Amino acid sequence: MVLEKLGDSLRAALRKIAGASYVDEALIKDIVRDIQRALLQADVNVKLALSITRELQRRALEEAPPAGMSPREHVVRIIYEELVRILGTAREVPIQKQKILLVGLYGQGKTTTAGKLGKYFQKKGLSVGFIAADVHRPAAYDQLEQLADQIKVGFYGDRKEKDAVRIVRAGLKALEGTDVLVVDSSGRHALEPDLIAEIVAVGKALGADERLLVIDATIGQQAGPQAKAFHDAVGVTGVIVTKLDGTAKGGGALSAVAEVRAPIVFVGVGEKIDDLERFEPPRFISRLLGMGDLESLLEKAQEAIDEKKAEELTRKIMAGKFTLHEMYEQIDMLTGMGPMQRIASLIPGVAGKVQDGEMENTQAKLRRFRVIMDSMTDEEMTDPKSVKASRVQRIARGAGVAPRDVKELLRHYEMSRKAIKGFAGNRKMRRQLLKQLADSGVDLGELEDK
Ligand SMILES: Nc1nc2c(ncn2[C@@H]2O[C@H](COP(=O)(O)OP(=O)(O)O)[C@@H](O)[C@H]2O)c(=O)[nH]1
Ligand SMILES: [Mg+2]
Repeated sequence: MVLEKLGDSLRAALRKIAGASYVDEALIKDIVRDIQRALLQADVNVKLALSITRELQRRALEEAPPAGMSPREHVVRIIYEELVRILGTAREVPIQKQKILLVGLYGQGKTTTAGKLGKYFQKKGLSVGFIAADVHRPAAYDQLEQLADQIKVGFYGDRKEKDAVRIVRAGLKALEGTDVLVVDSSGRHALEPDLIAEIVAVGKALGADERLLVIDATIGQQAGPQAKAFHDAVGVTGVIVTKLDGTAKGGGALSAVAEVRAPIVFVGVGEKIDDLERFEPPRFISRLLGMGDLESLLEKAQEAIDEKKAEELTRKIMAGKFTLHEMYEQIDMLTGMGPMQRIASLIPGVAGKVQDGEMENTQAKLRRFRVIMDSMTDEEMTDPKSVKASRVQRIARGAGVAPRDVKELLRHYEMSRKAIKGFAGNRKMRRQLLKQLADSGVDLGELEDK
């Protein structure tokens, strides 16, 4: 397991939340302290750890949980979001034909990672070739050749050639037609000027699409300055952090690299050829927090947001405001999935006369309505009466439908509007609807009293 200790400590903090009878300031401060300690133990930079936990505490104390989410779930969600944030933005090395140059200092895991990348792209159905351009370490040639044999991919190298640029040029010819070329380059003990010059020259000769920096996680937060130096000198497109399996300092390495704005694209999690993982901050943190539940928790947050939208829409409609904007929103909810569909169908108007059997037809029709409305101007949406014949033509053309479809939409709107007007004026029906909505979990607050 990667970052075992950090994961353990974070999970212990989350368990405190689950076990508490209620969430109060004391609990939040306690949890924040735990998380801070866990981050520092994982070698996360002190300043960074402090700023994360300060933000975490501020949000947990100040932000009200969205409707439908308990204070407990809310705090967990904030912790998750803040942790994801320190890992930076995600980037994916595309699955396509390309030329990849691996760079980095001695012993960071370049050659091993070349093998892993080869396997990764091979599994995606692309042909792969390696070029051995590490002219400083003869052993690297054999190591890479063995990896090529192991997974049966192309290989080019020239033991006697000491000029990496020449090797790359010859390799390009020898491996012509290969989808993905992975070039292993020389390292140094430090980023010296001649290494920079070599990387730039090799990258140019290769026509590299990706310059991936390989960094060993065991150096902890020192990975930050190293990534920055490489990034400034040769412009890396991504970082691969290796040996995350064997260190307690991985949190420091990952956060420090993310801080210098070089996206982490893969992590190495073992010595074997399959021990490479795409790096996706949200998934990484979910796993670290041990939360299969997290996804459902986050879905719940989305539902809470949708529910809020449904409430606002209902409020507007009940107050007699019903333009095409409101109709659009309602259609959006109706054609969506899940519980909002049920609630939206209770709101009068659009779905008023939808019979069960007609639902599919109706869905198609509603989707067409939405496409048509996408071709309307804001003014037309707000004041549908302004849509006269010439505008109908224009809208139909824009939406790729017949003019009669646009007219059908306008008729439909007019019918819905009348239905709503009648509805809003009828106290009994109004009360009935409010009750139905309340039963569905929609909280309309003060509207009930009217
Ligand atoms: N545990 C572990 N070891 C790794 C990982 N990646 C590389 N190594 C080991 O690190 C050492 C140096 O790797 P190598 O590829 O030769 O580094 P290079 O000098 O940058 O080419 C080797 O012993 C590898 O087996 C990893 O993700 N996890
Ligand atoms: Mg090597």
